[in-house]
Amino acid sequence: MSAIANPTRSTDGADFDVIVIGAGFAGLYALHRLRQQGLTVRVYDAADGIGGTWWWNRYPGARVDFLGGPFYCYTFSEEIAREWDWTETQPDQPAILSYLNFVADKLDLRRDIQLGTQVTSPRFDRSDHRWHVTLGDATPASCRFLICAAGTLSAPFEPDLPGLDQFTGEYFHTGRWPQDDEVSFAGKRVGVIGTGSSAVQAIPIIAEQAQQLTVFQRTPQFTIPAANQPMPAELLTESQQNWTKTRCEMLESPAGAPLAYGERSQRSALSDTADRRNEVYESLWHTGGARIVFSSYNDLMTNVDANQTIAEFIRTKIRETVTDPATAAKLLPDHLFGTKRVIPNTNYYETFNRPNVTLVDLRADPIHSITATGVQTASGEHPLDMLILATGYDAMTGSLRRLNPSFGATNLQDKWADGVRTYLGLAVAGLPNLFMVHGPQSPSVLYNMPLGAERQTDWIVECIAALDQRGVVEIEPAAAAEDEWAARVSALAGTTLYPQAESWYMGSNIPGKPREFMVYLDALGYYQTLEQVAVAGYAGFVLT
Ligand code: N01
Repeated sequence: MSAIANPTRSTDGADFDVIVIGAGFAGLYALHRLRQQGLTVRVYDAADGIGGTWWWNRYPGARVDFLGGPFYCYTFSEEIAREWDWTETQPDQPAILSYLNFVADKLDLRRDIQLGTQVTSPRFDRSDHRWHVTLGDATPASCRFLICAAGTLSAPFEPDLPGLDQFTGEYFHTGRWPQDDEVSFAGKRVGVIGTGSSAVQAIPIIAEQAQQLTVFQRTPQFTIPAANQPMPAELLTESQQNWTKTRCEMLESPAGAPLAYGERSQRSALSDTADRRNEVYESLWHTGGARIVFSSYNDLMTNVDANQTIAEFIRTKIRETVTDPATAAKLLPDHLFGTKRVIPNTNYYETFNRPNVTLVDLRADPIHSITATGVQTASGEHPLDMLILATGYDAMTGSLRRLNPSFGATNLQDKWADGVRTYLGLAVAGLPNLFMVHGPQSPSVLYNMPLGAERQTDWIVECIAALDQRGVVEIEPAAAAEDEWAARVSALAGTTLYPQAESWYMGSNIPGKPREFMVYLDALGYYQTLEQVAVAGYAGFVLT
């Protein structure tokens, strides 16, 4: 369907039909689709290269950690799928960045991407029905539709640690790893604060090179074997040669990645004897990845007693792996399994058996301050040459709040001050003609993200085409539709154990952020709903 020319459309200068913020998986695909639609598009990204999260996250060990197989990629083009040979089941950051650059060249995307450009102060003007933005060099630009594809985990969180600015050694955040310089750990005393997914990937590699590694842990995590391996040739060939079938299986899978998660179990963990359960967990433990979560039992995330069975299984694994009982005890998680993101690892627990690795339990020995030369905890100073913060992100809403789009008296920061309000995780009442990809209250981080980006973007592009055909100049959700959506998100979350944890899914890693679950948990139902909304003429939206 090609777009019908809109009276406000301009192809001159910095006035576009659509501005897309972010040149990661979502932004690149949006550019491709919108251009196919005959629209003028400009993608802006603050980074100096394309790739989004895969541009910034270059810390040692960064790789896709969940999806085994050739599934963390675009699905829309059989040609691209056939031309790109993944070499590992969990590709590393350089491989993913190379892939995105390959796609950008193949689709000739670069001519409509402006890098090194921060977009600020987007504001909608009803007089011309356009979004007006300011670019990094103070140049204005405008568009009819603003698509925010700035990422769910792209606003790094640096905790307010007293004295942090006094540290004189090398200092890095995993989410802003240096682009050009190779960081060397050799002969250095390195400290890592945080033990989330980024730290769990980085710690084993840093430990191999550093003179001494000190890990500052606040919350022990559940981590499971990643079991990354060379991509099996038959799996790659089979998927490439039958890409339509592969894609269909991905679309039908609840998580968007069929093989990675295996067959979903239909049985309760409590229906088996303890011995039988351990056999089930043991076999899936060695398979690696997320299968132990999805293919073992169906109530691990809904029933506390079922959850405790896998939690105890993993705690036993930790005790068996970590040779020093005192260190093992510090590593035992005590929250409900899976309520903080489960972390696939490669040699994480084994790393604590190395003589050059020390684990500091911040619950028992909290940080007092960062000094010029190290980290001062209650028990004393830990001298460091390098300090790495692996303290995560203001997830889901951070990049959008920092962007803070506004229209009249409405702006996103104020609107979300007491909690997120969206319709479908795609749009916000009071901010017309704005769409989010992987917005809060969409399946986002609990679905295969490249595939989710494609599906949401397809919906947005088709919506814009339909509006243009009907001569509609503004679209925004009705407030009642937002309230109903928030209730659906919360009701789904309430059927699970997720809300019981302090996690970034809940916003509780950021001081002062409202505590609420921000992911729509039923991805298959979600995409059906999107279709129904479109078929019903964009039900729940107000069209002008
Ligand atoms: O961040 P996190 P991350 N003092 O928020 C600790 C994705 N990802 O960058 O748990 C001391 O998980 C904090 O402690 P606690 C993935 O979705 C994907 O590791 O809050 N510690 C925690 O240990 C992931 O979930 C890949 O008590 C402090 C850590 O810092 C998400 O990104 C790879 C602290 C933060 O962990 C975020 O992961 C990597 C303080 N003041 C990441 N403040 C893939 O492979 C925070 N912490 C796809």
